[in-house]
Parts: sequence; C-alpha cells; structure tokens
Amino acid sequence: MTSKSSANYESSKELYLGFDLSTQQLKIIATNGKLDHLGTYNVEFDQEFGEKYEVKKGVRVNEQSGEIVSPVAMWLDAIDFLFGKMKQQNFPFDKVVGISGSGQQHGSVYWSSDAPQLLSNLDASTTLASQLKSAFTFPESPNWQDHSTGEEIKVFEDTVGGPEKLAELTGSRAHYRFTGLQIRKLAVRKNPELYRKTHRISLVSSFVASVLSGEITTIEQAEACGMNIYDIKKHDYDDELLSLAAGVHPKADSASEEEREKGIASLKEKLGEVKKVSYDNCGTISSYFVKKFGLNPSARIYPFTGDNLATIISLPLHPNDILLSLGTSTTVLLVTQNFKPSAQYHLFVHPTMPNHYMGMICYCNGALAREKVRDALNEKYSLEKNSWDKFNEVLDSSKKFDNKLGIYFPLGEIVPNASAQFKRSKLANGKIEDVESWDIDEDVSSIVESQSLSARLRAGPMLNGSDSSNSSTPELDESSSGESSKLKKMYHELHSEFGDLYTDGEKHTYGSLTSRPRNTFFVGGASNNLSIVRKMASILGAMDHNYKVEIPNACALGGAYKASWSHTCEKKNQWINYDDYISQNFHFDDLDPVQVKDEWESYFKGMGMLAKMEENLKHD
Ligand code: XUL
Repeated sequence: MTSKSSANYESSKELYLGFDLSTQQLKIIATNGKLDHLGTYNVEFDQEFGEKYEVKKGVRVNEQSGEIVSPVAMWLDAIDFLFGKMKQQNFPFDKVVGISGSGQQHGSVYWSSDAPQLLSNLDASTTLASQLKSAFTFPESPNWQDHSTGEEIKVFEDTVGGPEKLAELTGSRAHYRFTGLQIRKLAVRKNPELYRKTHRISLVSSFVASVLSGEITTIEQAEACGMNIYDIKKHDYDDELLSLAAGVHPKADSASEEEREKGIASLKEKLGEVKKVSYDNCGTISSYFVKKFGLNPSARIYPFTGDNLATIISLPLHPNDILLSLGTSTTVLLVTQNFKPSAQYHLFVHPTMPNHYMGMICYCNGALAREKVRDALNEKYSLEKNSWDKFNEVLDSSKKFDNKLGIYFPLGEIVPNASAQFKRSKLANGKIEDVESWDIDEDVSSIVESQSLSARLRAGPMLNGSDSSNSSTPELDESSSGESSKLKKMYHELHSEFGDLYTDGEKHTYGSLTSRPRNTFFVGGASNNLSIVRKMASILGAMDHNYKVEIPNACALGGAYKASWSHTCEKKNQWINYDDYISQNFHFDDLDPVQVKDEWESYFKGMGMLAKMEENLKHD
C-alpha cells in the first residue's frame, strides 16, 4: 500500500521502523507517527548471499529428510547489509524512536551460553556474523516449510489424546513446522548434546529483536501460539507438552520423574518468559547500531511478532473482520473474541488486542485451481491462454445459487483434509447427485462459489455471533417477523433439507451458520480481479464493507504500526486500544471499497450442499 500522503522524512519528526525477516528477504519499512509509509528497503538473500550461504529461495533443502533450514549467519549479514544500504542512502537514522517487526512464524534460533556476553559487547568496526560465530549451538534455523517432523507430530497428538485436544490446548493441531516439534527433533534425534548446551531459544521474530537490542528478548505471546506447547487459556507453557519437546516424557521417552522435572525446568529456562500482549518495550537499540549506522541511542525495540500476526495489524481490522489473502494458496485471517479452537484451523492470541484472537485458515487450492478452469474455458473458446476476460464475463453473469456446486482440488487439500480430486454435483428434489461432467462454463461460477462457501463454513464458528449462547437450535415462531425470525426460518429449512451439518468433524450450530463478518478485506494477487472479489464478497456477506487493498509490505508495515502504537502508549503511559489507534490514523483512502450485491441469503443453502459433498471426498 503506498500512502497518498505528502509526508516525507524531512517533515516527519519521529520515525518508526518495521522489519520483516521472511524466507527470501529482509525488509525494513519506515513510517512516521501518522502511519505514513515513507520508505521501503530490502535485501534478497539469494541475490546477495546465495553463493556464500548455499541457499536457494533463502533456504537449504534436504529432499530425503524433508528438512528445510536457513543459516542464521546469513540473517546477521542481511541486517548489516540492509542498514548499510540505508545509511548509504542517507536514511535519517537519528529520527528513529521505535522499532518492531515480524519474522516468518515457527522458525527458531538456538543461542549458546556465549551469546549474552557477545551480544552486549559488539564492536561496531566489524560485522555481526563475524562476532557472533560462537553465539549459536545450531547454526541453522528450521524453516516453516520443513516437513521432517512426522514422528514428532504423532507423539504430540497421541500423547494429548488427538489433534482436537492439542488444538483445544494450543490453538492448533500438530504441524511439522511448529516449534515444539522442531525442538523435540533436535533434542531427541538430531543432536541431544547441542540441545543440552543451548542456553536460550528464540523464535525468528524474537531473534531479530534480540540482535537489535543486544540482549536475548522474551518471546511474544501471539507468536508463542505457533509452537504447539503454549496453553492459550492458561497463558503459560503446558508442562506435558514441554516434556515432549524436551524429550523427557515419562511414556514417550521412558523418562524418570526426576528427568522429567529437570528437562521441563531446563526448557523453560531456554525459552524464557512469554511476554503477554502489551505496549512495553523489550529494550533499547544496541550501541553497535548507534555507532555503526547512526541510530538514535534512545530508539526503543518493541516485541516482534509473526508475519501473519503482523499482517492483521497493518489494517484497521476490528473483531469479526476478515482478511482474505488470494495468493497461490488462499489464507483467511480473522479477528475474533471467540476462542473456538479446531484441528482444521489455527488460533493465535492477537498481538495487540488483549482478549482477542487471530484465526487462520490455510488452503492449498486457491489461484492455481481457478487458473486451471480459466485455461480450459479459454481453450474451449480458442482464446488467449492467460486472459481472464471470458472467465470474468461468465462469472459476472452468474447470479444466485443455482443448486450446482463443484469441488476443485488439483492438489491435495488441507481443509477439508482430502486428496487431489474433482467433484461436480447437482441438488435435485432434496438429493445431491454427482454429475459426471458439465459445460466448462458451469465450472467458472462453481469454483468461486465453492471456495467462498468453504471459507464461510469454516470462518463461521470463529465469528462472534457463534458463541455458546447461539449454539442451540432456536424456537421457530411463525407469527413473528423481522430479521432474526427470517434467519431462524432459513436455518430450520436448511436443517430439514440436510439434517445436522458438520465441517471437518465439527457440528455446526445456529450461530456458526448465521454469523456474518463485519468487513472483508481482499489482498494478494487475485484481489486485482474484481469479478472474483465481487462474487466471493457477495457470498461471504460482510455486513458493513468490502475492500480491496494492496499491501505488498503488510508484515513490515504491521511491525512499524506496532512500534508507533507502543511508543505512543508508552509516552502517554496509557493504554490506547489498538483498533482505535489504527482507525484514527489510518489512511482510509488507501482502501478501495468494492460494491457488492449481497447474495449471502441465496447461498445459505449452498453451505448445506457443500458440507454434504465434503462428507464424500476421497482421502489418501
Ligand atoms: C504460518 C506459516 C507461514 C509463515 C510464512 O503458519 O507457517 O505463513 O509464517 O513466513
């Protein structure tokens, strides 16, 4: 998002930096206290360090083991390099008063016992990487794409009683990339000795904050939810899960009671305290950066968070707002007060709004699946392969739900958990009948409809209206009128046609089927296709607005906003609600409102049909 404001570095008294250490690059964004986006700086790892560190797309891959890692020293070089580049461009470092940012989620960094001493005595005349050589026990950080921890997934889920149980505790079922599993792999299989010698463990986000502040900082609470060891309701690590991560579980590791206790205590020390959501700083910029690049010595470092978490705070998202990221894959992020965990999605503590959560649903089949339909359509009409014109024309002319739906999974899908497959069905006389094939034109609306309905079905339980007060079936009062009795009637009709509806094994309630988002924000590549956005928006049925937003730097921007909000609260010594702060300062003219015909009601039945079709999908 490029701000339309005329502010610049000269006219801005105080500046904030937002970092984003992602898989392939390090990015820094500069903003002022009015949330004006003033500059973007980045370094691509492959381009600058590809040869030196033997990385491709920022990572080293071991095909056989499924291990995917990044060298930590490369990140240190990247920090020096990028600050150096900014200095060369005369960036006014002396105006920087606050720094925060984000890192790729789940990745971890393993500090040696030399680290605290080395970090606090950095010599500005040489480099970070050369001085921090002995600061790490493991020189590489497991990356979120890693899939080498199949064994650990099984142990974590079996020990707590299955995926749903783990999700109830930690906000997610076990995933390869989640930090607790990665720690267990290192502690049990990879190198128990180096694990034992590890003094502290940071996440990628807290690693950057540690380097900048010259001391190992705490892990931030929202990020801690990406580890599979943090009990969200208890606001603390779970001892049983810690014992698994440390490899000292009495059953899984045949550990004695003493070993268990020692192992848990030692891992707790390595991880340090989890910092609850707050505006407090976690340090001041280290003198290394002051001397070397001219940073303002009083610049404060505020806790860094995960990249998806930083994305939601780059926009004025209120509870019940949805951010739909339409990239190669589709990601649904939403803000909610309703802690309703499920094995099929993720819940994280919200990074700036206490008692709020971020829900995250990840789909594999997004743009790629739509492109396959587009290509087949263009082939039928002998049109140019990559053109969306015909696809959009067909989509624009499709109106309400017409009792037809398809499921298009050229790749295996995460939610619902299913193998690669295609399915087309018709609803006739209350029965769902499979259709062998139909005209490719039918696929156009059908794929966008089913993708939207899937997100609607899965976001529903997390929306605020679907809390326990709305879980039972409401009485139908034929005599009353108005919005709520209309909804009740629709719900009763749906129920009599399809019976109880389940999504990913979870029974839907009145509330989960009838709750609507407040606003929907569309981002990512396909958000530039207004026909797709309009159709999706009409089905998702936001009550207030639909916006299309361009936020190529969302994670870094979210970091800069976090720094400016924290710094403002600290200065005033007063809590300011984050959504109020953002809404007051946000440049709403950067959002493109999308006019949408509300078809939410017409697609109510579509939810029933899709839920039933999903019951008969093939699994691996
Ligand atoms: C989220 C995840 C990825 C990374 C990307 O769970 O693993 O989105 O955060 O950097």
